[in-house]
Amino acid sequence: MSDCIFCQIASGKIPSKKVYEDEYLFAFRDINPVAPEHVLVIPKRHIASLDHLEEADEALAGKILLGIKKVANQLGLEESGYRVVNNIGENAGQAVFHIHFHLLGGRPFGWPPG
Ligand code: DGP
Repeated sequence: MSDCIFCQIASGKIPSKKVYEDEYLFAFRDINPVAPEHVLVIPKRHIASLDHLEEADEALAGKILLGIKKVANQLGLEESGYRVVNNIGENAGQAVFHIHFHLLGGRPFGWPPG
């Protein structure tokens, strides 16, 4: 989608601090980090939110999960642990409507989340 900021980041039209890229995924540092490590993992293809995933996206959904793990390992977070957050819609505070998974690490996280 040409007016989607994350589509433009994934295609390189808007610069970002890239952490990982493959045929299907792009990962980059959040512009407003809330943890020492705060990376957004997105599919290159535009999907508005998790709620817009379809049965046909099953393989991509798996690639996203495995990609998150790959990025976490790349950042050396597997031993200390990390948190993955996906905001969906208004109550969750989703601000960018291109599905993205926050990969957070480098400090302890509380539960329940705010
Ligand atoms: P969410 O509330 O889950 O929709 O979070 C959106 C995140 O996207 C938020 O933490 C800030 C980040 N973000 C928004 N615009 C940009 C941008 O242009 N570049 C980068 N790197 N991150 C962005």
